[in-house]
Amino acid sequence: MSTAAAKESTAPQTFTGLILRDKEPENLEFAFATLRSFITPNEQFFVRSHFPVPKLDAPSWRLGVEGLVDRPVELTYDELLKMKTRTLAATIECAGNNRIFLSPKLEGLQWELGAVGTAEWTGVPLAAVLERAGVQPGAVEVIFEGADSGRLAKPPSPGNIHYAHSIPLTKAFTSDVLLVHTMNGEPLTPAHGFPLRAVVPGWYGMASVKWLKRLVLVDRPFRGYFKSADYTYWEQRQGLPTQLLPVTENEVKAQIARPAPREIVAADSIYRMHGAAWAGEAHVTEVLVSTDGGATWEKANLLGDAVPHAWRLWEFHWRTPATPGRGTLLARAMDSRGRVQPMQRDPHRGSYVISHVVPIEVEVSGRLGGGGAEPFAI
Ligand SMILES: Nc1nc2c(c(=O)[nH]1)N[C@H]1C(S)=C(S)[C@@H](COP(=O)(O)O)O[C@H]1N2
Ligand SMILES: [Mo]
Repeated sequence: MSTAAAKESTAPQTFTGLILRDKEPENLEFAFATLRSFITPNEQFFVRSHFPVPKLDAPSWRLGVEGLVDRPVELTYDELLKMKTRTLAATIECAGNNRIFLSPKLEGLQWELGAVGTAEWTGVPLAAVLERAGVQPGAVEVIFEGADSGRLAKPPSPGNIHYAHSIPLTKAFTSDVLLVHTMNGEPLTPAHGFPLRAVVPGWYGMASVKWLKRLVLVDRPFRGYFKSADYTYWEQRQGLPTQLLPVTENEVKAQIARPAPREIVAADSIYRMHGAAWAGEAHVTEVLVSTDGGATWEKANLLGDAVPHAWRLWEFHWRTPATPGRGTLLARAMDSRGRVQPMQRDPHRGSYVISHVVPIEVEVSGRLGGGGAEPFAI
C-alpha cells in the first residue's frame, strides 16, 4: 500500500462550520442550532468586521495609551503578555443579531440567531493599563481605536476612518473589562482581533474593539462614526424622538436553539427543546416557554450555574401535539433587574437591539419517530 495514501476522513456528526453572511469583509454567523455547550468553540464563534482584517504582527505591534493621561504609554505584545491576567467567560452579542426576523426588512447584515457566542477570555484588566498611564481628573471616557480602517460612503461620509468605540470610565474601571490576548486558551485568531482586543462584558459587541491600536482618554463622550452615525437609536420623550443615543448594554433575551426554524419534529413525542438566555450586566432569573404560540407559558429548566455577563443554557421537555401541523414556539427571559423580554419589537430601536420574543415555527410531522436534541455538556 502506498505510504502517501491519505487518511480517510469522515464528516463530523454535528455541523461545525459558520454561515457566510458577507464575503468581503468576511462576516460569519454561528449556526445557533448547533449550540451544544456553554463555551462556543473558536472555530464556531461568529465574526463581525466592518473593514478587512488588518495585517498585524506581534513584534512590531504597539498599544498606545494617550490623551488625558499623566504619562503616555506604549506597550509591546510581550509586555502585555507579562502583565497579570484575569480570565472570565462572557457572552458577546452583535447589536444586529436577529435582524433577519424584522419586517419590513432593514438595512444591514441579515443575521439570524447566531451573531452571539460565549468564550473564555484571558487578558489584562483595562484598569491596570489605565493605571500605568495615570488617568487625569478631567477624563470621562476611554476610546478604543482599532487598526482596521476603510472609507464609508454613506453621507455625511467621514472619509477614511479606523473602527473606534468608547466606554465611560465608570465601566472601564470595573474588573471585568479586559484587554484580551487569549480566547478559549488560544491566542486570538486574526478574525477575532489578534494581537489584542477589548472585551466589554454586558455590552453589545460593537464596544469590544478588535485589533487595538490606541486607547485615548477624553474629557467628553466620544461621538465618532460608530457612536453617532451608526449603532444609535432615537430616544423618545413625550412622543418625540429627542436625541440619538448610542447602543450600549445588552437587553434581556432568550433564544431557542432547537428546534431550529422550520425543523420537522415528531408528533406525539417528547422533544427536548434547548437554548440560551442572557441579560448583559444583569443575570437571567427565569426563562418561560410557550409551545402554543403564546397562549400558555411554562418554566424552562435553567442549566449549570449563573455566570456574570454570560448566557445561561436552558432546556424544556415538550410533549408535541398528536396531530401534525404547524407549531409556534416562544421563549421569554426575565432578569435580576426586573426586566422582562418584550413580546413586540420596539420600532424606535431602528435596526439594532432586536431583543423581542421571536416566534420559531416548526412542522409537526406524523411520519417521524423520536425527536429533540441530544443532551449536551454544560
Ligand atoms: N476593530 C474592530 N473591532 C470590532 C469590529 C470591527 O469591525 N472592527 N466589530 C465590532 C462588532 S460590531 C462586533 S459584534 C464584535 C464582534 O466580535 P467577533 O468578530 O470577535 O465576534 O467586534 C466588534 N469589534
Ligand atoms: Mo456588532
